[in-house]
Amino acid sequence: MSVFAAVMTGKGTGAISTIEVFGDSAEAVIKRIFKPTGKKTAILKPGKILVGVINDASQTIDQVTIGCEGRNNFTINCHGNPLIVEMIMRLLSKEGAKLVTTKEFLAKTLRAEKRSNTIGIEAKLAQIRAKTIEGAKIIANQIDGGLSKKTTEWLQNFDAISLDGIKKEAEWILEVSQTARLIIGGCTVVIAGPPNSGKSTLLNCLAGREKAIVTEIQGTTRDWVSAECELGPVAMKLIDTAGLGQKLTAGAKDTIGRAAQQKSVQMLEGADLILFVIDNSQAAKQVDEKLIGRITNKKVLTILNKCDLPAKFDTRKLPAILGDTVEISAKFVTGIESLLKKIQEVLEVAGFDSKQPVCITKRQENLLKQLKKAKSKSDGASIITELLNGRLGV
Ligand SMILES: Nc1nc2c(ncn2[C@@H]2O[C@H](COP(=O)(O)OP(=O)(O)OP(=O)(O)O)[C@@H](O)[C@H]2O)c(=O)[nH]1
Ligand SMILES: [Mg+2]
Repeated sequence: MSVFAAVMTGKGTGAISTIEVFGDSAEAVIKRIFKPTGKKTAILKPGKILVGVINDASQTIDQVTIGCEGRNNFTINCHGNPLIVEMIMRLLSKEGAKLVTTKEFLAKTLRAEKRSNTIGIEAKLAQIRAKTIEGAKIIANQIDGGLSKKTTEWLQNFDAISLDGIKKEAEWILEVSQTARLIIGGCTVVIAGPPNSGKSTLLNCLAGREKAIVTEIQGTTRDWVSAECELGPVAMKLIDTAGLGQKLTAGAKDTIGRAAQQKSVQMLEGADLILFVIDNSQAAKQVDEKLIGRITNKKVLTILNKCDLPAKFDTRKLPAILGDTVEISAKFVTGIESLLKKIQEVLEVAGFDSKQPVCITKRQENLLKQLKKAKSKSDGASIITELLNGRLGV
């Protein structure tokens, strides 16, 4: 005899909170604490919604609705005051329910009802993480389609497909999952470049508001400034950094300036995309050689800013890694459409097929990496079985 209860709605105050109760004695627990309006006892038939009150002995805690989701599964929809939620959870615990997290609860109910394989359960648990609608679609498509369907197909047709074929597909899935990760979780775009090139002006322009201070004085930005914006299917966290001097950190004369530049270099490490802003109206070199070593393996787009002024910068001097350029004037908001298009191209997020198989958890990623290196077909089969039905790990 076991009963589990979990709060399914987010923390904090809301209009309504939902608590789910599941287990073979869930009905008995609900009957003990719930009194339906106008009736002596509750008849909890699957599919029914009942109105009434939750009582702790003679004390009423809240007026609620009870949703009868299944024979052993009920939802208590109470008012969204965290204190009410806490009182109901305490009462459930007193009545013998084990209080668990949302993740544990979903894992238990979905497993018990055999409604999903492990990939499907992981997708259901991950749905809350999506930053954009496109991201939510990618995750939802993995429940019955996507990776769930692909692994089922591999197992069903195992004798007919070669191990090499499966390995190639696993490699492809891992590759497209990088893009899926950006669409689901959002991406960090770091705006970097020499002082006074217009980085903060660009941040403000992309954010649509005056987030960062802009002046004609070099070294205006010290602490990094961030702003969120959505671009097509992807949510971007834009980070404006302090200007990088000719000799990177060693070149900064003052202590604060040096610390600010060190922070800028650190920020580059966490970037999914670097927008390297150059002042196109200046002939100076503007790119520190030391920087190049730090941004290999990174996606970089070079922005030639201040294109409203006569061009003096020689783009032939740009190192290959900074070669892909876009001309804009952040101050006069020209070239921004092309820049946004180019960002989507570089991130490879435009036109992403949300139905394709992708991995959305570390467990799935590790198993696909193992599959890519599988030495025999039997190894491959056990990895795929683990992927589809192994222990949960989000
Ligand atoms: N003409 C012109 N001026 C610009 C443009 N973008 C920025 N500026 C000017 O250039 C100066 C520096 O702009 P910021 O945005 O503060 O430059 P920054 O790269 O953030 O500078 P630091 O924080 O000091 O590294 C300001 O006077 C801006 O008005 C542009 O597209 N055209
Ligand atoms: Mg600035």
